[in-house]
Amino acid sequence: MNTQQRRAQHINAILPPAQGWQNDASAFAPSNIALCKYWGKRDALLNLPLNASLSISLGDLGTHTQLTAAAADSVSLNGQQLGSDSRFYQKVFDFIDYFRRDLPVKIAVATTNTIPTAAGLASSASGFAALVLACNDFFDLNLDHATLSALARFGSGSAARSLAHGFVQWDIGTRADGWDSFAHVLPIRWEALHIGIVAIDSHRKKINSTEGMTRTLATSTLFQKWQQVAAADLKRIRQAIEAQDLTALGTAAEHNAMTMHATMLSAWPPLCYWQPTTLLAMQQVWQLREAGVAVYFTIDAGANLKLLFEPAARDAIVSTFPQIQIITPFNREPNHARY
Ligand code: 2P0
Repeated sequence: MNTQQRRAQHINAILPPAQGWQNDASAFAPSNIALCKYWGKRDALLNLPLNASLSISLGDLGTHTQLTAAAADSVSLNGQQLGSDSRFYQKVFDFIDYFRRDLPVKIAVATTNTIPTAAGLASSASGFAALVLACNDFFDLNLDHATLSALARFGSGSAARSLAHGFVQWDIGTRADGWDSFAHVLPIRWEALHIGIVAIDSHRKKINSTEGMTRTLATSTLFQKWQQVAAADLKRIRQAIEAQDLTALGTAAEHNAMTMHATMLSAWPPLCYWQPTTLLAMQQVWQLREAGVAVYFTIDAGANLKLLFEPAARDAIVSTFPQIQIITPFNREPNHARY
């Protein structure tokens, strides 16, 4: 049995078969940025994490997905039809088939990202989160949030955190079958928190996260420390969010990101997602801090920086990074994602 068949078998064991389908269903899910990173799997087949992670969703930046009953299966991504041999097409239908099984329906999938695809801005997270929400409606399944989050994980781990706006925590879970490893929203709004995206490189990364995690786990001696550091950072980040303390949040989040990258850099062959301009941007953030501007960064498995700050720092940050895209995650009503 291949991976897809084994995953399908695992999902079939808890998910009753769909009884029918709608003509169409659509959903939006926001992208998310981890403040405490998910890095390392304890079970590759079930896509279960070694550590708990915590993210902030990016409001209107994310993925819109529409499923329509059609004469044949098809996938369009940002308006372009994909060949059935493309990796994205296959991943989408592997996922849809967890729900469709033997039902005699063909589906046209139209998916649009409002963020650059695969630039380390987690479009796979919002992509699979939007897809699981759309499948839930299309097949009339009425699944609860925890189950949808746990299912989204099979598309991409970080998708488990993209079903909601605001701060979201994805727990490790203790069960071997992983069904208690899902994400929940923290009931906290932090209106003044701003996220700035400093786009360095929008090209597809050469080593995807799954491959990067596998290599790091297998070869980095520093990785032994990672779980312990991540658990301590998560605690500090939770406390900082509850206190709405930017210094505490920024310090813990930047530390967490740099520690994750230290494990990547010490893998073999070394894994460096940074470009020279990434390091330059980090130095600019540190210089701003030395000058008294409260700004911190986090960085995922990509070259782009995401800044954390509050309104008082906005002007100084915009003059240092004129190309920055600013998101205020709490300064809008969640009008798309329904959980
Ligand atoms: C995160 N990343 O917490 C971390 C930080 C990248 C660095 O989650 O293998 O694409 O599909 O579960 O979700 C990106 O990893 O990996 C990710 P898979 P995913 O946001």
